[in-house]
Amino acid sequence: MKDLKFENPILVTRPLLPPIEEYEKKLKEIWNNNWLTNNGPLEREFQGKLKEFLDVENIELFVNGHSSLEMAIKALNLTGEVITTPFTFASTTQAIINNNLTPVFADIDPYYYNLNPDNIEELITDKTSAIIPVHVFGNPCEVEKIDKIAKEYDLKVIYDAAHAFGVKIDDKALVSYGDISMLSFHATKVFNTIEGGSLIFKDKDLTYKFKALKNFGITPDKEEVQYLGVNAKMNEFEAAMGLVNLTHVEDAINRRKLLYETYLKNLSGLENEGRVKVLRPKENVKYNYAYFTIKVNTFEEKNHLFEKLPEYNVHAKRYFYPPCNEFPAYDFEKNTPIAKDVSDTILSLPIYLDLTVEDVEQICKIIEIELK
Ligand code: T4K
Repeated sequence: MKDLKFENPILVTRPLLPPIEEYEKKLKEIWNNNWLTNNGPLEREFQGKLKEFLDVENIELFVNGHSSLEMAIKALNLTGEVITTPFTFASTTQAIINNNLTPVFADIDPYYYNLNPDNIEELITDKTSAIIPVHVFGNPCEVEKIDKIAKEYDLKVIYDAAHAFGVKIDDKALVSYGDISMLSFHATKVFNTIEGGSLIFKDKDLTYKFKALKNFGITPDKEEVQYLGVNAKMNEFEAAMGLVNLTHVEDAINRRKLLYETYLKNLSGLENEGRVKVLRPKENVKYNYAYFTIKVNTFEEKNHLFEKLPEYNVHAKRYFYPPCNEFPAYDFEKNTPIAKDVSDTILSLPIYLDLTVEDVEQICKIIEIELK
């Protein structure tokens, strides 16, 4: 064990940070502009560049992913119940509840851990107004099936695409599916603006509403308070980080791919023995390698690894444990057995730009020893 212990902590992720000189150059622009927030020039520049990069029609920027998800729900005037997944970060469920809506949890599929479209229809009632699925770990939901159900029952679809920056299906941006998709640009994401988020949406008219909602409900032209809004504007420091990081994110994704493949190769023995399960991207998908997860066979094995890894200075995270319908803060039905099983047995392992191939090989050796 001594030989395999890392000298410095290996965390589950580290932010994508550009060369400091590049960010400093942008900071000088902020000083020259004397403009820090409220629809500043860098925010506008970033919005244009991002739109091009993602190849989408309509996009608005926000201070963080969670606020943008709340604004997406608010803008569509949803009522009653929303069908969603329990296997996600607390944000998804809380965005629904904070909009005075009731989340109704549909169980997930056991392969990609996304909301299973086959479980949606039985949960639709006359109170249902929307479906809010999550592209968990950046793997696309079954968007065509979800779209079909939504059309048939006249429901809105908002994708929590917090993990899905740059992901494409058959060369089409994943975030262009649904009525609205939310991307998070938090420090821990594949692409970050320190904190930050955005909404990508089909109906161009929503632009006006989003601009108002993120600025206390004040409309951008008449300066009247027409909506109940919040303060969720992206500031110039975030936009500056976005502009610089956009020029590095492709390289960062390629690096993640290399690390992912190293994990895959070095865990193949355990995989063949049925001791761990590793997610593989779907064939028609350009993936972003946002997370590297392993699913083990039992809760005890997961806990053993989670507790033992820090002894080697490796810090995994339990994304996502427990499922959101088991949070002590709420009293929801706990009738999603697949989500419970996945949540009990999955761990996110370190994957980030500065991790070396040798580091990953070492982590895999540790896992092999600890699972024997
Ligand atoms: N929907 C979904 C499905 C999401 O996963 C999230 C966020 C959202 C919505 C909401 O989006 P945002 O409003 O956040 O934009 C982290 C992130 O804070 C959160 O953004 C993310 N999902 C979630 C999955 O992970 P924690 O509590 O695990 O973060 P923390 O502080 O433990 O950081 C993770 C690791 O990264 C640690 O080992 C430390 C390291 N780290 C972290 C930061 C912030 C660094 O090395 N440097 C850093 O600057 O939630």
